[in-house]
Amino acid sequence: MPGVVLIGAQWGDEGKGKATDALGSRVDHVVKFNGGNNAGHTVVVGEEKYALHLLPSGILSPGVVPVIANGVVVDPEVLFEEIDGLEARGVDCSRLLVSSNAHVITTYHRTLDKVTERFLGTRRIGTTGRGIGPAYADKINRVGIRVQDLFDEKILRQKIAGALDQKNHLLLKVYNRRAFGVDEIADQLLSHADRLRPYVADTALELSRALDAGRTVLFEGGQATLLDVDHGTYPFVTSSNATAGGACTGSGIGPTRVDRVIAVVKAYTTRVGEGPFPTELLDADGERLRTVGHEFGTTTGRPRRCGWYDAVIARYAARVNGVTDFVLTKLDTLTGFETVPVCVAYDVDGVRHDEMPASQSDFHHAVPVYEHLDGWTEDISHVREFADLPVTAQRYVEALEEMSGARISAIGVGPGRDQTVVRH
Ligand code: 2SA
Ligand code: GDP
Ligand code: MG
Repeated sequence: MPGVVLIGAQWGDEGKGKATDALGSRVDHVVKFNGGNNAGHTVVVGEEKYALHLLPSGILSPGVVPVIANGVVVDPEVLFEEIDGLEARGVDCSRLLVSSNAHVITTYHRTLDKVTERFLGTRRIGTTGRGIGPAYADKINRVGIRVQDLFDEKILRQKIAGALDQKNHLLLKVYNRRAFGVDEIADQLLSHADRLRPYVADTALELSRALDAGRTVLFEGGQATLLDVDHGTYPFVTSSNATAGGACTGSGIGPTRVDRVIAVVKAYTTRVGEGPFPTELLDADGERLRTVGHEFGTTTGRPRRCGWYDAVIARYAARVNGVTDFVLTKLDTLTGFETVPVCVAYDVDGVRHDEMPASQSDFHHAVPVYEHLDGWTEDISHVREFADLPVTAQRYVEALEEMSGARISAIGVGPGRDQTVVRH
């Protein structure tokens, strides 16, 4: 399986970090292809818990080459903070490669992210405040700063001046903030240049050569399908392509190099930030999922909104990503519910929708049509064979598989590296 893409099927936090880490020993490169330090991937190794943001989860596997590819937005300050934190705990980060084409997050991106959200008020997106949207906006506007610009001071200063041109006007006149100076930003960025240089590479070429040599490359998506800027619940999305297609544009490899697309899907649904969420539970069941599932943001600590499994979303994810396998996570969190509702379709103003509504307004008004499946009470966190799961838990997995459009290859029964039931 040389080219493997692993993405989130819902609104993020499905457990992609654990799934990537679990594949670690069979993989040569782990590539982050979108997003930045808005991501939060938790990996539990024995007694140790790691929260990764900008670095790919593969950094924890000795021998794996972690790659930050061109589609990522890199905050250099955060990068070195994260590397220092991991190295202090004995994790070797020296193999890391960073694309020279990746864009850079600067202080003005972080500031703009926060003031824009405040300005939007009730229309806010609920961003992580890490400067992600403004950095991608600059990329698309062709006024972005790339990693390679940090090694050419003259060009860097010109580009910063270009980027600040309109922003300073906006900050001063609209948001009533102070303007940024070219020198101030250039000094900040240049202070990281020497340390960054050894990591910088033509990552697209490196990955192409690795695939040519028959090595296994895992492309690890940040955020998830419904947060994708094209295929998600726009405008309540992140600013990158988190779907499988993003793995190609975000890393510089062609679609024919991808052999397998694994979608990580939680046994129920969560979302952080604003936006529509048909199966959201605002009652004691939602509170129970949040508490038992420890559903709090890995990056911001925000409580995650919780709801039942939504098979319409899973089918949509299977379709837009070309999913070959699902990894179903957090089945253990559902233990103890007498019945577990699963959304099989939506009712929109009296019309049944089996597929994701094409109109965002319809999705806002979608009322879930539920099928009620039997629950189980036994602790499943020690189970490693499918046949050892309670029969009703087996039925739950099989029902989800049938509704969701691809086989379920593995099932998570706890956060630990080994707490997985492998089926295929
Ligand atoms: P942004 O900051 O511009 O990417 O925010 C835009 C929307 O994308 C959502 N988003 C996320 N959703 C789930 N998990 C994310 N990572 C962290 C985690 C989040 C956290 O792993 O828990 O700690 O709060 C993530 N990153 C971005 C965000 O909520 C907005 O809806
Ligand atoms: P990611 O952003 O998709 O990598 O997911 P996060 O790390 O933000 O959130 C997933 C959380 O669930 C983390 O705290 C994981 O340690 C945890 N987790 C992953 N898989 C399982 C599982 O099967 N069961 C339980 N109980 N926790 C899990
Ligand atoms: Mg996360």
